[in-house]
Amino acid sequence: GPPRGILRLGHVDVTVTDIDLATAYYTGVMGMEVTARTEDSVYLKCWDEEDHHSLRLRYASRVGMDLMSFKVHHEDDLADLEKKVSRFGFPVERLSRGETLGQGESIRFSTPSGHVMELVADVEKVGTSRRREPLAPEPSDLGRMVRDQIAPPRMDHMLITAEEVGDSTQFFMDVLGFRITEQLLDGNGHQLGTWLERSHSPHDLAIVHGTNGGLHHFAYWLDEWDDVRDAADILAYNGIQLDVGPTRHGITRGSTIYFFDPLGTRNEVFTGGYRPDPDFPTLTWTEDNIGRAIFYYEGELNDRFMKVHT
Ligand code: M3P
Ligand code: FE
Repeated sequence: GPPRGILRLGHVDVTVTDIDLATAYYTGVMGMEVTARTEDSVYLKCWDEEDHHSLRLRYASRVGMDLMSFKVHHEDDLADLEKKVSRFGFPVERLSRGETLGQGESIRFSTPSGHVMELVADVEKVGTSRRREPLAPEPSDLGRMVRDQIAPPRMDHMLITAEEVGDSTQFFMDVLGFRITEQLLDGNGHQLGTWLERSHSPHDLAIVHGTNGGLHHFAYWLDEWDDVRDAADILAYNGIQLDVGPTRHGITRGSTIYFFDPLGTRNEVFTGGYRPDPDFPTLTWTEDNIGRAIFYYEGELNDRFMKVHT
């Protein structure tokens, strides 16, 4: 039959303590487009995304994460996954069309990792700012924009923290159908980190050990390593605090930079990796190799990267 279940990461909803400053950064440095504003929120998307938004900034007195929203293939998947989550023992809330901006009916529930997860099938298409006619593409249609902003084409993945990575991973796999591409095990064989996918990429969602309900980062896709270099130049020029990189991950093989938005939420730009099919055998890393696993060039982790999340 047609593909079913979770399709990809839809949007990340975070809180910010200064909505104007956050919006200035996510538009002026990151190069996202504002698609809607409400009394307390700004909705943004990347230039090559079709859906209503991939990031919601909501004003609050604390920086944190409201929810993660994943898009499912079909309306029937909502009923299907609602049943599975309920059977697992977690209550599911149904939101009707119009309750959330830019999307139709959705379901929401808490995960064992302490995060609010939303699933939605019907999201308003607002279209990309790229021409869609099948003509000879102009240079800007090929994705290489003039760079005074990072302007990633799309959002890629997110990384959350959980006290029990093993239990959380099992929920995402058994109940929601995620496939595991890579895992990092401690000396006793317990999962310290797991990388999960639905979109045939190295990860749509990853989980590392930490506080329940925490956000380590969300990551934007870039098309190639040259774009990562450009991103570093733009971040440095704008005085944005880098966390790590540019470097490469051992896990996922992706090239990366981590940095913080002006309110303290960690962002990542990411490119490369591989294309795992559903039959991809899980790659297992062990804690004695954790440096190379996370930062392949440096071979070691930094303290801030391990400790800071929102
Ligand atoms: C990634 C990635 C941690 C590992 C992070 C890895 C926080 O962000 O994209 O593979 O240990
Ligand atoms: Fe990442």
